[in-house]
Amino acid sequence: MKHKLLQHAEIPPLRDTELHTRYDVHPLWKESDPQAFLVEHGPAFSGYVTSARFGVDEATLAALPNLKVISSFGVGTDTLPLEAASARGIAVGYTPDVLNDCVADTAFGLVMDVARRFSAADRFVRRGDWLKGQYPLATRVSGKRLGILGLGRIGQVVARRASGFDMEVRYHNRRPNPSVPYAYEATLESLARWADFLVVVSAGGPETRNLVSSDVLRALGPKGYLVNVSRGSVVDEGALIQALQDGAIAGAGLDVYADEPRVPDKLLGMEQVVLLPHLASATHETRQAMADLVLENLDSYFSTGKLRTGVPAST
Ligand code: 8YV
Repeated sequence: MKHKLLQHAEIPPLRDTELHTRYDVHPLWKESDPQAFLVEHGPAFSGYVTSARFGVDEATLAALPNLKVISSFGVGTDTLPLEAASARGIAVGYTPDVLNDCVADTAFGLVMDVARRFSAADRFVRRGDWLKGQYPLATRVSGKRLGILGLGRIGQVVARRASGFDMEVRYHNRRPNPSVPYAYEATLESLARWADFLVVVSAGGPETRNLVSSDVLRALGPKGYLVNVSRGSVVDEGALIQALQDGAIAGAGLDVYADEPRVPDKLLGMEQVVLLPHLASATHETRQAMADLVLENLDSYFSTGKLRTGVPAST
């Protein structure tokens, strides 16, 4: 008999895997009253398929008394109920590493775009403004200083990209990492003071909430740029808007926001920001690799009792 899985939302590349042939998958998002469905059918499901974006809320978890495994599409764990799952012995899988390159590429794309103002220049050409005069000079990227908040798996790939641009790299983590060749700054403020570009790639969640504060932005300074490809919650968005309005920093490249998909109107009106719709991992290749890993985690769990890539605290 096939294991019964509940799938929270449509995750397109999962259709190109064997998920539906190997499992009996029920699409929760098609239910008009998901809570009522859970009350009636919750006990039937042993697996839950979701994404880093949608996660699993505690009420859903409580309605699934026979749940054994959660398989999440994404590396972020801030929307997953890790403590409650671990207390009930539910295994939680996620998709680290396969998205490192594309997220690092996006971080670098934002560094380039916000400094060289390519997106704004594209708008300039389309408006016909080139016929009226030259586009203003921008800021050089090569050879500059790149500060990384969160030198983890993705941060280290960003650092490698930076070396190709002859940039000097320093980082701030909770603790220094003795195995990396980059200088450690003991505080985020000192990293921001040193950096021309501050790139945020740390994990989201309560421990990193609003780490990028108005003090950090002031330390980055009027010639500094902020790039965020991690979670909107890591940056105090109100302080960021204020810093951009005051010219306290030069610009920002953002893929993530505090309340996605809502982007504050004030940011929409600013020419010195580049705004992306949380697309860092969104390439055919990477999203397929993530979907494959969601399936591999389920297969591995149901055949061996162990995930291929389990969230560390939960395994
Ligand atoms: C995706 C992400 O946007 O992996 C993450 O944590 O934020 C992204 O890769 C997300 O998983 C898609 O729902």
